[in-house]
Parts: sequence; structure tokens; C-alpha cells
Amino acid sequence: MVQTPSKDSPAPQPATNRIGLTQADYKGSPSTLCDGCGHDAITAQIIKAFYEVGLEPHQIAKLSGIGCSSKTPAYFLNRSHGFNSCHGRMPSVATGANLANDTLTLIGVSGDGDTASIGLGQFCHLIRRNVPIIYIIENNGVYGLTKGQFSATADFGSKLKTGVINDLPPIDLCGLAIELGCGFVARSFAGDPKQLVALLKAAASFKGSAVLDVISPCVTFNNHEGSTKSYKYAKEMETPLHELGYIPFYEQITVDYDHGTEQDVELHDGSHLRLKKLGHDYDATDRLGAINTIQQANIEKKFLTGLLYINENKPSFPDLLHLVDKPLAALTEAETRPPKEVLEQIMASYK
Ligand SMILES: Cc1ncc(C[n+]2csc(CCOP(=O)(O)OP(=O)(O)O)c2C)c(N)n1
Ligand code: SF4
Ligand SMILES: [Mg+2]
Repeated sequence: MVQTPSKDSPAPQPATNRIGLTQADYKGSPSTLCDGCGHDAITAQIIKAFYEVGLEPHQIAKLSGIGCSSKTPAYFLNRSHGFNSCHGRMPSVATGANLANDTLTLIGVSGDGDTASIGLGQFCHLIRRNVPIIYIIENNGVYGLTKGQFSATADFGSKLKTGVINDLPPIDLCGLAIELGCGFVARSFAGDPKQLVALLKAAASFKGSAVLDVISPCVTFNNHEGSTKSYKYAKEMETPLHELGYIPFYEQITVDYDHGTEQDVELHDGSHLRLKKLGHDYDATDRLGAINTIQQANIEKKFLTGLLYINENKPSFPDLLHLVDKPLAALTEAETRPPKEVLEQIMASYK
């Protein structure tokens, strides 16, 4: 017989993470996007990943540009800081935010239009500087917000609902990011929650620009036959390079992995990312190998997902600038003023 809880028994408490917060504490406002939009699936995985890693929401800043994708920071982490910037200009705001307070974890959400079209220059300079940020491109191959025109990531020969064929080659943002020296480059799919959560957690532990290009179907304008950014196409064509496992720094790391079939990468905060090979002999630390693999996949029209490239040794923007430990935004006026002797030394050096 099923026991019904008595009126007086306490209601079951929701599960909490290592800092005592529930998953609901990482949510935002209800989404206003179309039902089934890939962007909402990514939002759900961002909430899960941040909850599981156990970051303090007030230590996070959400940044975005303009587009359906750029609206999504409103739908997660409503206790965090946020700045919805101009179209394609999120990287400048992120760079400023990082300089003002480099203790914040930055998460930037952009679209393929926002990043690969109007914001391409900004994206390049953010990567070149290695500004620490989890940079997510919610890639649907179209400008969803302005009713579905091709973006610069649309594949050559892919078709709009209206029958228009794309006659321009796509920009591969992962290939470009590696070329520009990015130390964390991954590709995933909104319909692959397990892989996406592991990548998001690893990106949150990485000290530098972490680029995640996530294929995120636009159900209203780009989910038909002839589209290469539809759920059907991505599900049928997805070829994961490896199976990803993330072990946070606060969990005991077991060392019983098979070196022949797994690659283990230690991240900046002591967390580990374990890459279990899936038939491919892929080394995610080999930069030229990664560029080659991406180009080959594009020729063969393969949709490769996983961690394409990682380099833990590149100095981040704040390291390069030798910033003081205290966030610049918290320095008092007196602390920003060099002492008289130092000013005199500087003046003397110009003589
Ligand atoms: C300076 C400027 N130019 C053009 C626009 C019009 N506009 C708004 S969103 C957008 C493209 C959005 O596409 P994407 O970044 O791929 O986001 P999605 O809606 O597909 O998620 C454009 C061109 C704008 N808002 N501002
Ligand atoms: S128009 Fe496309 S990208 Fe925008 S919310 Fe709808 S399905 Fe998503
Ligand atoms: Mg788009």
C-alpha cells in the first residue's frame, strides 16, 4: 500500500550543491523564445553546469550582444551581474568587465550573426588578448531575430525555407579561434546535453578565452530539409571525437585510467577533463592536428563535436598586464595614485 505523507510531515527538501544552493537558484526569467528553440536547450545546460560546479551566482557576470541567442542570459542566473550590449560588441564590454574585476567569472552568449558577421573583429581581438570568458556561440546559421537571413556560418549550398541557396563559404569559428591562439576550443550540439554540460564545466575552470561553438537549431527559420543546422541533420551527422568526463577540483581524482584510450587534462583550478577516445586517435593538445581535423571534417561535411583544442599554458589577459590582486574596481583613489618617488622615476626615465 502506498503511504501518503501526513499533513504534518515536512515537505521534501530540494537537493543542494556544495555551497548549499538549489538548481532553482541558478535559473532566470521564463524564456520568451519559440518553443523548441535550440537556445533554450543550451540555457538548461548552463543552469545545470553552474549548479553542479557550485559557483557563487554573485561572482558571475553574464554578457551578450543582440539576437535571440543574446536574449538568453535573462533566462539563467538571475542572481548574477548582467550586461546586454550592442550587436557584436559584447567582447569589448567583456574586456572592460574583466579589467575592472578579474575575480568575476564571465559568461558571454552570442549568435553566429553577432559573432561571425557584425562582431567578427571584436571576437578576434578578445581571443588574441585571451580575455578569460566562457564564450558561447549559439550557432543556427541564420539571423533568427530578424527573421532568418543566412549568417556567415551558413554552409555553402544550404537552403533557406524560401528556397534561396547560400552561395558563400562559411566561416568556421572554431578553426578561426585556434588560428588566433585560443587555448580552449570546442564544438557541441544543443541536443547533446551530456557533452555540453561537461564542456561548460571545463570552460568554467579554464583561465583564458574558452570558445564553445554550439549548433543550436532555429525551429522557426532553419529546421527544414536542406538546412545543415537542423535537429535532424545534426542528430544524424554528429560524430563525437571523444566521450568527455569532468572531475571538479573538490572531488577525489582516480588515477586508474587507461593512458592508451584516454587523455587526461588538468585545468587551471585543479579540475580534470577526461577525454575517452571513441575510435579516433585524436590529441586535443595538438594545435596543427586540430586545424587539420577541422578542415578535413569541413571537406567531408562531417559534424565533429568535442574538445577540439586545449592549451593550458597561454597567459591570460590579466596575467599579461600584471594586474594587482585587488580588483581595479575596488581600489581606492589613493591606491591608484603612484607615490611621488615613482612618478619622479618615470619622469626621469623620459629624459
Ligand atoms: C547595429 C545593428 N545592426 C543590425 C541589427 C539587426 N539585428 C538584430 S539581431 C541580428 C542578427 C542576429 O543573429 P544571431 O546573432 O545569429 O542571433 P539569433 O537571433 O540567430 O540567435 C541583426 C542583424 C541590430 N540590432 N543592430
Ligand atoms: S526565431 Fe529561431 S532563434 Fe529565434 S527564438 Fe525562434 S526558433 Fe529560436
Ligand atoms: Mg543565429
